[in-house]
Amino acid sequence: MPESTTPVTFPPAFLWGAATSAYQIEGAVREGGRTPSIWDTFSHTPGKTAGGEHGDIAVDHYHRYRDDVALMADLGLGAYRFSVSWSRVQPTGRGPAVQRGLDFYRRLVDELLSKGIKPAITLYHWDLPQELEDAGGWPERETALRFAEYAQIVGEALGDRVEQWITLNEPWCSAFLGYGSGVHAPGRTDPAAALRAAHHLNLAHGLGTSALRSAMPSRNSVAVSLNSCPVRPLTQDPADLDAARRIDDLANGVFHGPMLHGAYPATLFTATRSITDWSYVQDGDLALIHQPLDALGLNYYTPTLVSAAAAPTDGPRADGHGSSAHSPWPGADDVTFHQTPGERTEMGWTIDPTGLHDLIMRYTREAPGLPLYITENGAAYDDKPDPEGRVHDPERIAYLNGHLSAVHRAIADGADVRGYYLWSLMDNFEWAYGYEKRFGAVYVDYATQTRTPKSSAHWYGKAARTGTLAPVAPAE
Ligand code: PNW
Repeated sequence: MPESTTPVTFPPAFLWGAATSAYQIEGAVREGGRTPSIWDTFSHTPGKTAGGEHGDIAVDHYHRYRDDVALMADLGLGAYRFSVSWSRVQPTGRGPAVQRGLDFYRRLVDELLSKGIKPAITLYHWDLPQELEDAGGWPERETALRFAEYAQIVGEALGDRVEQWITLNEPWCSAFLGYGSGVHAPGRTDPAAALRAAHHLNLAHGLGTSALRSAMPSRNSVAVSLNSCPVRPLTQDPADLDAARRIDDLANGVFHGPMLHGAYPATLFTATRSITDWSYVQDGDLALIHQPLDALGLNYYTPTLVSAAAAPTDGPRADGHGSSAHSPWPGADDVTFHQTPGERTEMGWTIDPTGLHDLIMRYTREAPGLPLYITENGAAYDDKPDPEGRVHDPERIAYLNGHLSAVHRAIADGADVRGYYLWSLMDNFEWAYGYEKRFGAVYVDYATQTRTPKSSAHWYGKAARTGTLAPVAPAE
């Protein structure tokens, strides 16, 4: 990993933030009229999450949001990206809003603004109201229409004070991990349903963007957060190049094609023809999806490395997507995923800051003139307090330094990156992995809910306050 020895300074307006999501931190799942989402159901289904863990209490942010905002202010963060729980606001996924649900977010936003922290709202971070899943979920067109209504409600309630809006977080995970490999809620394993879900998530983004624009002042910014990943071929062999292009279609093009260019990649239709006929893509849908955006959010953790060859049939998947026997890559059973060489985090994800630079430069070409934000980047490590109760995480500092340096290089190379949100503000419920994987800059003792900033939080806070990366000692 490149070690920086001279200070690296960012543009003065660069936003230094941290990110979370509702189900991962809030808890209070039965308070204020909230009803179950697909993640409540999934995490309470035996065998779906590590140790049967769930978000019933999580890090109790619903009750501790004031302290959490004070912590962000102490660290010196300039921005905070959080998500709204749909079933807190619209318990059945339809109909009038529950004001008590919206009130929680009104209080949170007011608290942030009072400390000078810019809120950024993600409308959908994977927690579909269970009633909508019972009616068919994302494979059904109706879900996209319901999302537009929900977007309108939240936009009207908070659009006067929140300028930065994100429709969906990582629709790839919702579609392909939720309905394809089944490692995420709702846990379905049907490749055709996964592709239908992808289209209806795209439609939800388009309809939701229009709804937000009609509900809010025009100065506000609307974006989407994609977990676009650089897909690299193992060799320059034409078969490997073709495998990489097919995975790129399934990982990236399936979303950025319609959203940024108004069309699905033609090669995606060809490659998935035996699974789905795409007849649910109705006339006019692509125009609805292809809304002008104010910014694009990129979530980045690790690159993907592939070759064309029969995949091994047992053992954990080398694509880092868990151990499901079902693939999250419809129509690509003949592609093999390889571990990118190099050091890895606790997730088993290879640390590769060059991938972030590549990704930013790709979207700089793909969407010229569109401001970019890194809406998530970070690492899980096995953090433990020392006898004095301090948490030292030099590996995370090295990870953040390496990736922020890559962002800085991309800006120097002409990319318009406006901000960075560290994943995550604090340790939390890491989906199917439960609480074992700690992504936080702030350590949470789950038994007492005590928050302790790790050394990375202090390092990052200093970067946020000074706009400069302090030199980092090599991690031992
Ligand atoms: C993202 N994958 O999840 C999410 O937006 C966060 O909620 C999550 O905590 C964070 O990254 C860390 O995992 C992902 O398998 C989950 O490719 C899985 C994958 C990617 C992102």
